[in-house]
Parts: sequence; C-alpha cells; structure tokens
Amino acid sequence: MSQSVEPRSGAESADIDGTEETTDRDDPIAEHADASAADAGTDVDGAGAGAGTADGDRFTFDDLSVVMGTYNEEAAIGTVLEDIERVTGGRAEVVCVDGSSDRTPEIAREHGATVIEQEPQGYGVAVREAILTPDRPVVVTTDCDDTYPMERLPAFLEAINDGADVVSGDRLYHGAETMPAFNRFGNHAFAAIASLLMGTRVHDTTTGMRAYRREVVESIDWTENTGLSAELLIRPLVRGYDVRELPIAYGERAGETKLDPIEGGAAIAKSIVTVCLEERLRQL
Ligand SMILES: Nc1nc2c(ncn2[C@@H]2O[C@H](COP(=O)(O)OP(=O)(O)OP(=O)(O)O)[C@@H](O)[C@H]2O)c(=O)[nH]1
Ligand SMILES: [Mg+2]
Repeated sequence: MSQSVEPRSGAESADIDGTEETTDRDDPIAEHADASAADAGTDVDGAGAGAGTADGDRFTFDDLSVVMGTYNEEAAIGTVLEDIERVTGGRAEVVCVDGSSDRTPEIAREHGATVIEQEPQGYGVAVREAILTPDRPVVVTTDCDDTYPMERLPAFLEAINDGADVVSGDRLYHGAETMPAFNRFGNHAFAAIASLLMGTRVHDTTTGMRAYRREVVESIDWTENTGLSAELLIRPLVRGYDVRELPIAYGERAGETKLDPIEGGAAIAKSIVTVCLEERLRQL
C-alpha cells in the first residue's frame, strides 16, 4: 500500500472538531466503523488479494500489529490475547513489551505473542518500544487490562483503509461508566485543555487504543512517558495528519492499575501543555 501519509496542510484534514468532513463524532466514518464492528472482519479480514501490500489494495489483519506494554497483567493477558486472536483469526501480530515479575510473559508466549523484556520504566517507555518494534504497516496500541474492545479492531482498520492516518478510540463518547469518576473527570479536563491549546476539538486525549499508519509513528520523535498517549494524538494532529476519533466502549479493569491518578495525572497535564506548545511553536 503506498498511500502518502505526508501531513496535509493546515487544519483541513486534521480537524476533528466535527466541522470538517469525516471527524464529527456522529459522522459517517464513525457510524460506518460502528457498523463494520458489528460484523467483525467481513470487510477487512483479508480476503483481498495482496494483503494490503500492493498499491491501491486495502490493509488486512495480515498488515496489522497489536502492541502493548505489559506489567504484571496475568489477570488480563490471556483474555486480551484470546480476543485479538478470535477477532483477527490469528492473523494480527502481537507484540508485548514486558516488565513483569509474574507469569504475564509466559502466558503471552503461550498465545504466540512476541515478548520484549524491558525493565519497568513507565507506560511511555514501554509503549514507544512497542510501536517501533513491528514492521507491519498498521499498528494498534492497547492496554493489557481488558478495558479496550478488541472486537472493534475491524472498525479501526476500516477507518485506516478509508484514509485516516491515526484512529483514536474515544472512551468518553459512551460515558465510560466503568472508569473511576476521578479519572473520568481528569480525562474530560485533559481533552478540554488540549483542544484549547491546539485549536481543534478532541474528546479523549489519553485513550490507550489507537491505530496508526506505521509511517506516522516512525516520522515523529516521541518524548513523553506517562503522557505518551496524549503526545501520540497531539503531534500528528497539529502536524496535519488525518486523525479521527472513533467512539468505543470501555470495560472494567482486570487486575491492578499501574497508574497513580494524582502523580500520573499531573505528568499527563504537563505533557499536554508541553507538547501542544512545542507543536504550536513548530508551526511558526
Ligand atoms: N512494560 C511496562 N508496561 C507498563 C508499565 N506501566 C504500565 N504498563 C502497561 O501499560 C498499560 C497501561 O497501564 P494501566 O495501568 O492500564 O494505566 P491506565 O490505563 O492509565 O489506568 P487504568 O485505569 O488502571 O487502566 C497496561 O497494559 C500496563 O501493564 C511499565 O512500566 N512497563
Ligand atoms: Mg488501562
């Protein structure tokens, strides 16, 4: 597949405030993606010739890597990897960057995942390694805690095939009732601050589930740790890539959180302000 992922100029295609063509929360792409999710795999599961590698072809699950940081997630990893296998027919590659002291890496290997061992140094250090490891053309990030809906992988791939460079799962659209109230409040506040600073409305800046064209993750230098998720949305958006939000359900976390809400929240707020200002300055 040789679609250009050069950023478009200005806000034309990066606008996700709903005033432009495809990015409104109720827009046709989101609805289309919702519909395709209900029919997991029919449109994107890879019957197409060339498996998305030839010019003009669509990406399939053979072109997809699902990547995650894993840190003592033995309560969830089996379910998450089984869901990915079921939804993609075992065709997506799975990469876990692991810092666990429990059985997480053994379980991951038993499910056929590639496991990269790394001392635990925080979310962003692990996820940066995870997104840069595979060489498949589409990378999806998730948390390994059973909160994100793997059955929506077809919808994410569909939006990439529709031309998106980044597809960002919006947990807050459906209310995120399973999210602790403090976190939910914080996530709304982060999205409001980022929107103000970027001049473009976004609704969930800290989601862990996104799809990226490989060229996007490779063309930007990532600097943040706890705030990496916000950075992975903000830098491509301000640079004019086609970034779209896709409403997703959000489940109850299995196992213990790895994020301290106060300390982590402060780090994320700092990352949002720093990254937004850096990107706005870069535009001058
Ligand atoms: N390898 C590695 N993975 C990490 C590290 N910190 C967090 N993770 C993983 O990154 C993902 C996100 O961490 P979570 O604890 O779910 O953080 P969160 O989503 O902000 O918080 P929750 O509301 O509890 O889900 C999980 O899959 C963690 O296992 C780390 O230092 N090293
Ligand atoms: Mg999580």
